[in-house]
Amino acid sequence: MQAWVTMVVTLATLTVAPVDAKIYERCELAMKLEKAGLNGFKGYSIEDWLCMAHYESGFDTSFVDHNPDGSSEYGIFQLNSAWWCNNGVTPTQNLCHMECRDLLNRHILDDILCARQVASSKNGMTAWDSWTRHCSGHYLSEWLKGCNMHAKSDSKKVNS
Ligand SMILES: [Ca+2]
Repeated sequence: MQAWVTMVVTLATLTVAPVDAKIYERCELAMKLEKAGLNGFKGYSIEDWLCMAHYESGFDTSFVDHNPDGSSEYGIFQLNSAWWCNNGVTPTQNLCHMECRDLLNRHILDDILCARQVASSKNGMTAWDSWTRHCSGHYLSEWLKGCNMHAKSDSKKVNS
């Protein structure tokens, strides 16, 4: 009896257990992005990435949004199920060869690698509407304010 109850409780817990998500702190995300080599990648700065991710997801890896066309967008960079990942529902190109649910956990290296692919495609970061609207052509240095980063443009002077 006791074992049975334990099993039912365990199953119920597993069923409702949320993904291991995380809301990233701005500077922590900045460091992850820099480590992954995104500073200057395709001409975009860490600030571009921070600004985009902020307006896309509020740095929340668990964020999912649904589009009128039936596709959905996943995670900190809001990657679309019609193009970049497979959610088992949307007909997809799955260009990043991954499950959309893997974009919802706290481990974002796979998200970053997929987002790099998006930025490498012909539209660059204009693939993200929020980047076009809120970040492109804006003064972005505030995004790295207070972060102890090597990505700042003045870091080159330190060693010369
Ligand atoms: Ca992930």
